[in-house]
Amino acid sequence: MKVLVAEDDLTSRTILGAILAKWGYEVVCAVDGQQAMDILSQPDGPKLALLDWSMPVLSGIDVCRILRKDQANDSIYIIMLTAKSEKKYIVEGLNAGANDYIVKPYDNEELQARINVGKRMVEIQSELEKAKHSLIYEAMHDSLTGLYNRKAILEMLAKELSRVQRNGNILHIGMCDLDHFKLINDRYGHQTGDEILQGFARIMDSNLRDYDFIGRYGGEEFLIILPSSEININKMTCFTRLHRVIADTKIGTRSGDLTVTVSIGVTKADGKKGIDEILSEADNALYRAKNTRNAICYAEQCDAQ
Ligand code: GH3
Ligand code: MG
Ligand code: MG
Ligand code: MG
Repeated sequence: MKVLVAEDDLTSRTILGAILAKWGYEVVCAVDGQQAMDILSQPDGPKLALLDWSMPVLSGIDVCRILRKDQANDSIYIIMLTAKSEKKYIVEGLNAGANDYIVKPYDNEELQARINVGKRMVEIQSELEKAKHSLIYEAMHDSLTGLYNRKAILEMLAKELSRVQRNGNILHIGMCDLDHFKLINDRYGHQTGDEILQGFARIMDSNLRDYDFIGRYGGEEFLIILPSSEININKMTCFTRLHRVIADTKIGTRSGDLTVTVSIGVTKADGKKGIDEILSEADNALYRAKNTRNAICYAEQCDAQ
């Protein structure tokens, strides 16, 4: 684990650095408070810091205060290591956001024990962060296809709508429904059906751009959002291409290579439309596409096809 030693005195810095290295830490040194700030602000900077109090440019206590102003730095474990031994300084250091306070001259054994506490805290914090991220990921993604789930894709739609309200662009929204999907389940079994859904998601995902969105809206229904400043016709072509690529691509399953077709209802939206209105327009267009299946229909105001 990386540890920052911020200490202006060369001798103290060298001795402390050598001790920490002996204990197995990867030591990074700073000779003043500003350098300490710069190092700790790097994305992969140390999460454990030993700060001297009196240093040029910025003192250790200044570094502590500045770091604690930004919540992103909460996970940095700060130990003040200073000759200032009076109680008022200890209180000030801890109030400034230090996690621990050690008075110089320090006892090696005690220092090691306290640094180990810091290391444990940093490790626990990092595990918590990872767990939080995976919970957020799971809350937003469909476990079968890996696409956004219904809640997340609707949130994306809301976000994109407020963006087009600001920039005057438009969105194209496509509601997709696999054709005769029940037949696939009935004929090949539910697991093959699942593999088709996964294959469909893969094909769509790889045919969309980074700034497009697709989510699983329901069982075999998917919502696509194409943000754009381009003219309509390009977006229409985009849906035509997606529609074709699905029909033309074989999906490998345990029951062999299969193909599916999809029906798509497309509408467009500027910043004035609400989500309910958009979804109902796309749904109505999809309903018309289902008359023939394997088709795209456009809501009335989407004049190009
Ligand atoms: P249509 O062309 O009219 O859309 O016909 P359809 O058979 O696709 O539509 P219907 O609504 O009758 O059936 C949808 C089927 O999708 C029924 C349901 O069991 C299946 N389904 C929904 N979610 C899943 C899933 O996660 N896995 C599998 N294998 N099937 C699913
Ligand atoms: Mg000093
Ligand atoms: Mg359906
Ligand atoms: Mg269907």
